[in-house]
Amino acid sequence: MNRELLLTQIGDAVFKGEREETDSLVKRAISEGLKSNEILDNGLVPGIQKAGGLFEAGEYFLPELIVSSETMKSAIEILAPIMKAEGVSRKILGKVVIGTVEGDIHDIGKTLVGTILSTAGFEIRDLGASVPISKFIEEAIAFESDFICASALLTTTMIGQRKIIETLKERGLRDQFKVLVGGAPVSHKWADEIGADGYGQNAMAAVKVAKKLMGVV
Ligand code: B12
Repeated sequence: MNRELLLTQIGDAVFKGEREETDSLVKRAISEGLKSNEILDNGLVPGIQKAGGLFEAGEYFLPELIVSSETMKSAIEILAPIMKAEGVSRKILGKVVIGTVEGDIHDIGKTLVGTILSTAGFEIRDLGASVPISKFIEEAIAFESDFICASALLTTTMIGQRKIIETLKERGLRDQFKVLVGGAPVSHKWADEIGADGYGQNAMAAVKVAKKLMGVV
């Protein structure tokens, strides 16, 4: 099948929340030789963005959005091992604990960032969504992590990113971990304001900044 058409169909299937159809189209795209990042960026992401756009415009309702996002997550599960296999670098560049901050259940972007970082050669401990501040820190200590990556998708939960940094300072641990922040409402300005070590607008940017902070070019 024509690549463009296949990617459009993948986007439409995510948008409509057709999980089985999406999974089977993604498998088909893989078997037809499409790269995982192509399937992600030009198929799945436009689909969830379309659903999100209509949600923002009040034309799409929460249950529909949930079905679209569950559909996207299922497809990412199919892609994740392939993304890892396609990764060029196998050397461990650094260790990362990643999660979405407390009170925030959005986990698609965070999972994607974790997957792409892992593809790039970082070792990941994914703590999931709605992660308490103390858990970020305890897990980072136990994992001997280089990074604490905190995602926030709500303006009301961004404050959790600041709290992670404040708590690290209070416990005398600030120098032990590099803190990266991201999520749709997060910006460079916010990252600077709270004293984070880095910000990534998307998963690829997260890799760039993480590599830079590890001194890898
Ligand atoms: C899908 C979605 C949902 C799904 C989430 C499913 C899931 N398992 O994640 C569901 C339907 C459950 C949901 C629920 C809610 N949602 Co919602 N949701 C979205 C939506 C449409 C897309 C988010 C998404 O997955 N995008 C795709 C991913 C790939 O992008 P991303 O998350 O931005 O991640 C990328 C970057 O930000 C970055 N990144 C992300 N994290 C990190 C971390 C680091 C360290 C780095 C470096 C980079 C990085 O890299 C990622 C990959 O490129 C957004 C709209 C939007 N435009 O963002 C609204 C949105 C975030 N939701 C919103 C709201 C209000 C809610 C609810 C409160 C709704 C409600 N009334 O109940 C609840 C939240 C409840 C809670 N306590 O958390 C608002 C937030 C408004 C605000 N400014 O606070 C938004 C913006 C929609 C809107 N405009 O109204 N939502």
